[in-house]
Amino acid sequence: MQRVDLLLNSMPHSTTSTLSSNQEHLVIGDLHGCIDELKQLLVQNGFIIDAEGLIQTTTESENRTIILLGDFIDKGSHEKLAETIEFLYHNYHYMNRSQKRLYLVLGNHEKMIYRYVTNDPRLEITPEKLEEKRKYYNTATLLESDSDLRAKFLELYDQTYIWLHYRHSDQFSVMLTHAPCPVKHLGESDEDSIKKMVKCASRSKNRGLKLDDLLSYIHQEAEDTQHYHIFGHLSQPNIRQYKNKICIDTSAIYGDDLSAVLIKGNTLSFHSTPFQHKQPAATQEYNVLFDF
Ligand SMILES: [Mn+2]
Repeated sequence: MQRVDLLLNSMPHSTTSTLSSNQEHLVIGDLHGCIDELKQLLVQNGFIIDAEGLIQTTTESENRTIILLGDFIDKGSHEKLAETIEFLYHNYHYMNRSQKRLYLVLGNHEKMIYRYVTNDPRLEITPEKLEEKRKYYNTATLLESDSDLRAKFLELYDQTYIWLHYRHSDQFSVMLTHAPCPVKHLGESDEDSIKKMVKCASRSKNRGLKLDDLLSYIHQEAEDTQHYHIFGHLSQPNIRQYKNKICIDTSAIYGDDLSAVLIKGNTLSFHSTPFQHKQPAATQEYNVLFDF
């Protein structure tokens, strides 16, 4: 993680992670290689994908940015994962040519793939870890066999944000991170806080425990205000909201929906598009958040 650590430490978060309240922001949940669904969701929200695969705006979207909330890789087919990285790479350069219009937030999958493809010496190589790599981090073998794609991924990785913040007024703001995390870590730049904004306690390592018990701080810290915390990471059957806490990972790669929230002035609106079955769906058992 040396590359990103250096970058993060030198990044003035308070200025670079601020989203303009004069723009609208389309925030999209965990993609996991659901590139066809991403294109559909963009079209549903006023963008056009041209013949070269570049994202064009219309009068509806000319003042709109696109924010991917982390985990754009892994779990999908190699073909769709490659298509996703190519699409994001080309559009990252295209959309951001004169002003920032496409943002990437760091997810735990990008972080883990970075460690695999840069041969992080702290990664253990045990049979269990190899099985985990095969099962959950299938982008690693793809990038290990394609140096051009690997270079594109690393370039995107270096551009990721740990958090982004939108402030409309004293009454309305939105904090964006990949994973839910305790409020005290939000927007902080110490190593522990950065880790927590990217990944929370693992469901797979705490099987049998209800998500609301495992991550009890989420509902305990929730408030009836319009200072929202929007996150993904916890694949859910639908958008889950409790007071000011909102999860928009609606399990696209598991065959459900790809979802987004549109931030416009002091409003939030939700948009979803169904899985198109252009690749096999992954399987999971739901562990539902805010299921009281
Ligand atoms: Mn995640």
